[in-house]
Amino acid sequence: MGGSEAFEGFPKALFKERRRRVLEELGSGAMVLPAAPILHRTGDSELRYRADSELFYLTGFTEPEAVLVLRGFADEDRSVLFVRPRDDKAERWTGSRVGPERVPSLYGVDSARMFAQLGDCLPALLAGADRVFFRIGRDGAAERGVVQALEAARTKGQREGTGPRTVVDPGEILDELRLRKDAKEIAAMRAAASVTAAAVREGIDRVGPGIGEWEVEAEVEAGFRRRGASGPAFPTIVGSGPNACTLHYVLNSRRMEAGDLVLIDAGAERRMYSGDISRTVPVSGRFSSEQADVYRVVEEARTRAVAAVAPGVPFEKVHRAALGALVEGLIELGVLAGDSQSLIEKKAQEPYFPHRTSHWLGLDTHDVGSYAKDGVSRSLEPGMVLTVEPGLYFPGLTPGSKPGSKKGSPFAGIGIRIEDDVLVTEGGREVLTAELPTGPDEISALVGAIRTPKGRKR
Ligand SMILES: [Mn+2]
Repeated sequence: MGGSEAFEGFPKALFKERRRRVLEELGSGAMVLPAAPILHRTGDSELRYRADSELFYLTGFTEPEAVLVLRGFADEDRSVLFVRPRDDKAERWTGSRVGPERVPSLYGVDSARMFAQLGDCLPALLAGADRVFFRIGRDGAAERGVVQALEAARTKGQREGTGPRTVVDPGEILDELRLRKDAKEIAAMRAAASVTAAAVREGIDRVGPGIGEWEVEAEVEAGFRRRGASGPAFPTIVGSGPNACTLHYVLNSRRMEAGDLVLIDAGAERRMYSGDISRTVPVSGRFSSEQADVYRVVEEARTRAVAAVAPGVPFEKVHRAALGALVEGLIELGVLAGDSQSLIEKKAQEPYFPHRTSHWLGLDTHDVGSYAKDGVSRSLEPGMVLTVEPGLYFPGLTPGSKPGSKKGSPFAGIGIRIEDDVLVTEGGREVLTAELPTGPDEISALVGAIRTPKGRKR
């Protein structure tokens, strides 16, 4: 971490500028942002700590037990960060702490205080605000302080005419800011996308008959870590055969069989930002004709949806582009019959395409920001990043039976999703994950493509 950087790749000045914008929007209000809680996997075994996205966005600070207080109404201490004290003994167990003494110079906030003093200080810090931006129900310590400030305002404020009377979700201000990525964020997202693409490529190389889904998962996640990512941004999905039709299948406990498809959906978290890629490949390196037919439909939907991404285009239009291609394809495949517009109106595709085409991507994998306002889809703007991930799923294959068997649909057991990460640019779009191909021939050529360390091709 450099002297002017609050976090790798993110200068202190950038966070200060973000806080300045928030303070401006706060006007006579205040904002209270607690750090994410320390979570346990079992008993007292802690999960690796992941900082809160909002607190990170405004500070670059990544330690637990911290609270940022922003005071738009105040002349001094407009930004106050509560942090844990230095503690040699504790630091020997859980690692170094910045400590309140160094926080103002390293993070550019006006002042820092001890986390343990939060309860005593918070009501006074909020006393001059007319409203508090705070998320209820997440952090007990901060919430007690906010509630005290509200109670004080109700009693004293009656005579003095001051104090907060309203609580507002911080997302009201922060979501819109986070939705439009700046140059540093775009750089981090390019890195996350690139790490994800390279690691999923290695995962696809591992695919083969008899190989466990877990081995592909291990390869993908090793690829993340080898490239400096902090790990998976969400549980890696490796779903082969019928598992490809379970949208959030994460057990990854089945051995792949020749003739199966395997759907990989994974994302690296690199410098706090998330990648998110899905690819579906034939386990033995060649699509069957039914698999190829379905694959071409999904790939056409992906192509059309990506092509629809441009500034000024309603978010919904990207979904519509994918939907049109999927429904036309389902008609051609003989799965649906009728005219595509009326089929879409009847949601006839839902048994095969139960999810949406896109979500925002950023610090959160399913990033913040509204998709519509008052029922009207929002327009895309340069700097927004969204996934494009159409899919088709034909569940209902009974264990042991094969896709294409006489029973039921010839497509039974096929599940295909193809997902890219797309940045909206001035001129249209940039596919951040383009280095991993999507075409059926290119992607199936990657199955088992890299020689194993022993020099033996599987
Ligand atoms: Mn996704």
